Amino acid sequence: MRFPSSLSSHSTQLVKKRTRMKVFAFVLIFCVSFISTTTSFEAKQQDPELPQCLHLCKQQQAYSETEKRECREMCKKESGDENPYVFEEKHFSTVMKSDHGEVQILQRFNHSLLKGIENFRLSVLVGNPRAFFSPAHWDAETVIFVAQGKGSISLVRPEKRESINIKCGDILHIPSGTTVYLINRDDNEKLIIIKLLHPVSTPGVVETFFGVGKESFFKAFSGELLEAAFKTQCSRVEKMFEGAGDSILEASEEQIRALSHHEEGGIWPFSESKGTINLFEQKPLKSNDYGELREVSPKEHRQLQDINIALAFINVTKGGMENPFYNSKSINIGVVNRGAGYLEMACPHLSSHSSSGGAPISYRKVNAHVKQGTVYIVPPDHPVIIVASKDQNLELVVFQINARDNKRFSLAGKNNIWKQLEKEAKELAFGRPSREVDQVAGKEDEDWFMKGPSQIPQDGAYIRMRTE
Ligand SMILES: *[C@@H]1O[C@H](CO)[C@@H](O)[C@H](O)[C@H]1NC(C)=O
Ligand SMILES: *[C@@H]1O[C@H](CO)[C@@H](O)[C@H](O)[C@H]1NC(C)=O
Ligand SMILES: [Cu+2]
Repeated sequence: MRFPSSLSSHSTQLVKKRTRMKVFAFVLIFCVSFISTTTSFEAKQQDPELPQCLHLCKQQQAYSETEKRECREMCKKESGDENPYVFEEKHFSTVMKSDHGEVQILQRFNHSLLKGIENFRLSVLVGNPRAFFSPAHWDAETVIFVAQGKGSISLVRPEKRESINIKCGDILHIPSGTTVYLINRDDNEKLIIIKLLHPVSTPGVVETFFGVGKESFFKAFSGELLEAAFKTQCSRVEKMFEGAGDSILEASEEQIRALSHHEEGGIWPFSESKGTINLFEQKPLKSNDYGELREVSPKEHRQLQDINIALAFINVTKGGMENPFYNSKSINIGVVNRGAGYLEMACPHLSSHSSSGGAPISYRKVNAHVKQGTVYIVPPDHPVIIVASKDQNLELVVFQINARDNKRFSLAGKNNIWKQLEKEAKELAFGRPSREVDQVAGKEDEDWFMKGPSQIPQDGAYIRMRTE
C-alpha cells in the first residue's frame, strides 16, 4: 500500500492522540464501575484529524480506487474509529418501495477484512397485509428466512410452478433465475423476509429483472422483434407488459384467499430437497434457562448443500449470555430479529500487531450494542461473546457461510475445550497445578448458555464502534 509522505507524519500524530484516548477511556471505566452511573456516555469527540486524513486520501490523484479505499481504511484504523463488522439501519438502501411494502439491501461487504463474504448481499423484504410482489427473477442464489408473518410464494420454473405457503421460521433456497411472486396472506401482520443473496455473475451486485411493470425489460427490445415474438402489434404487447405499473401491489381478500390455497411448507415429499424447512421446529442443539440454539445445516438438508449455508436461530434469554466460543470455519452474518443485547469479539486484524507487522500478537476488542435490525459479522476463529440485555430476550438469525464441517468451540462453560487438556499440558501451559485450572475452567456448570454479567458495559468506556 502506498502512502503520501504527508499522510505518514500525520499518522504519528494520530497514534499519540490514541494514547491520550486510552487514558481517557481508563478514567471512564473507573467512573462507570464506581459511581455505577447509567448515563450512556457516547464518545462523540470525533478525532479531528480523521476528516483531514480522509481528505488527503481523496486528493491522491495517482491512487487507484482500490488504493484510495485502502487509504481511507488506514485513516479510520489509525484514529481507532473503525468497526467493519457491524451494520445498522443507515447502511441499508431502498431497492423498491410502494405504499404496500418495500425491499431494502445492505451495502456491500467491501471492507478488506470482509473479503470472504464480498460476494454476498443481505436484503430485507417487508410486505404490508395483502401485499402482492409482482413476478421477477434475479441473478443470485438466494436463501430466504421468514422472520415474521405468513405468506405464499410461487416459484415458476420452465416446466412447472410450485406454490408454497410460508410462515415465520421457514427457510427456502431459491435457485438463481427462478421467477418468483409472493403475497402476504395475512390481514393484519406484516410479512418480513430476510434474504441472503449470492450473485452468480457480477461479484457483490444483484440485478432484478421485471417482465411486468412500468420498467418491464421488454421495453429494451425492438418493436419488430416483439411483434414477431408475440404475433401481436407491438404497442399492444408493450401496453400489456406495462401491467399495473408498480411491482408491489395490494390484492383483494378474494385474491389472497385464492392465492393461499397451498400446502404448508409445500407438498410432500418436499422435505427432502424442495419446499421449506422450519427453523423453529428443529430440536434445539442447546437449550437451558438462559437460551436456545437451533440450526438447519447442509448436512441434513439437501437444498442447502450446493450453497453450503447453514442457518441458526439463537434465542438468548434476558439476563443471559452465550458462552465465549468460536466457529472453526464458517463466516457468520447475524441479524437481530428481536430484542437487544451486546457483543464483544477479539480481533487480531484490528490491533496494531497486524498493521505494523513484527509487533507482538495482540487482539483488539470489537464491541457493539445491538438491537432489532442490527447486522453483525463474526469471522471464523474469532472468539465472541453475545449477551442479551437485562430486560429483553435477544433473538438472532445467523446465516453461516461455508458451513460444511464447521464446529463450534466452547471456551467456557460445561463443555469447554480446556477441560480436554491432559493434566501435564494444563500444568505446563497455565504454569500452575491442574487442580487450580480445573477450579476456574470447571466452575460454570451450564452448557453453552449461562447467566450474563451483572452489568453490560456502556459505550464509550471502550473502543468507539462508530461505523462510517
Ligand atoms: C463500500 O460500498 C459503499 C456503498 O455500498 C460505499 O458507500 C462505501 O464507501 C464503500 N466502502 C469502501 C471502504 O469503499
Ligand atoms: C425466545 O425465548 C423466550 C423465552 O425464553 C420465548 O418467550 C420466545 O418465544 C422465544 N422466541 C422464539 C422466537 O422462539
Ligand atoms: Cu479479525
